[in-house]
Amino acid sequence: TAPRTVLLTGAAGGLGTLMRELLPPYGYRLRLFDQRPVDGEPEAITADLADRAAVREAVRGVDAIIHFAGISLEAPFEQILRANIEGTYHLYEAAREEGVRRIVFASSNHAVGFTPRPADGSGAIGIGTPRRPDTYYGLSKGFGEDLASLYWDLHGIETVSLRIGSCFPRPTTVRMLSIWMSPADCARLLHAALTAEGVGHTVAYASSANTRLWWDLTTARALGYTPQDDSEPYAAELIAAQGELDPDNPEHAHLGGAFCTDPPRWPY
Ligand code: NAI
Ligand code: 15L
Repeated sequence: TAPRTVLLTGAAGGLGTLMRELLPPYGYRLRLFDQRPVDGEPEAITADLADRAAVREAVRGVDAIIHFAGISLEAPFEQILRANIEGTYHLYEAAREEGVRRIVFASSNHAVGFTPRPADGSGAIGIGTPRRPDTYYGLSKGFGEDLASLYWDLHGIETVSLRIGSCFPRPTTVRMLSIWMSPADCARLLHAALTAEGVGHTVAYASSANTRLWWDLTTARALGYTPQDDSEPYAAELIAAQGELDPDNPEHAHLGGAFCTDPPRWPY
């Protein structure tokens, strides 16, 4: 049976704001959680993932969790440790204690960011490629994936870990042409990840069906996800403005882009 009440952590953030609009038409009732107040949502829970009692209360009675909350760019290790590593642990402990059986975890391409950039359209980066985090941020996403694996094997809590590329209303860099996920495709993929049977712990790259795709969408498609969008209509304009990716530029040499050279920092 499809989950109905879903806790959305990180509801005040960029992705949370997009998904608050796009998920209810699939039939979900969202319970919202963020350390910041959520605009126009007086019932949203305003709490920090560090507050274990608040996290436990937030997960009580939900059918599934979408875990977006956390530091979404590079930050000092101590901050990443608190928000992304301890915070995600608190969420999984709360799920175990309250009997929640399905989590969708927002991992990131930066868990494998130092993977050399493959040829456009090759889809060459497979799900079995070794982790090569490009930041403490990417390292914390690898931790989250392994925590999900542990809680499946030990406690039977299922997770889909989505290694999200760049999910924004439109791609804004040439790199994003290869890893962009349209918000509508993100909602499709979240719905698939919430409803697919027998996912155990599944790791999937998360993007649209881009012409210039660098990774393999097999595990995402196996969940029942059929991407409908492609960044290609934006290509001519972005390349005219920014030029093609340059193999001699270290910023363009790896999947993680500038996260490998001069990462954008939190708070943005
Ligand atoms: P965002 O930075 O806009 O939103 C993150 C939200 O988490 C913020 O509203 C923030 O207040 C909240 N938060 C941070 N620390 C918290 C804590 N300790 N307790 C409670 N709430 C806390 O990030 P965005 O872009 O919406 O991303 C959502 C998730 O998806 C993040 O986990 C990010 O790492 C991941 N992701 C996003 C990508 C994208 O393209 N937008 C790409 C890859 C991964
Ligand atoms: C991420 O993991 C970040 O959260 C997001 O803000 C983008 O920077 C994205 O990766 C990206 O690689 O473009």
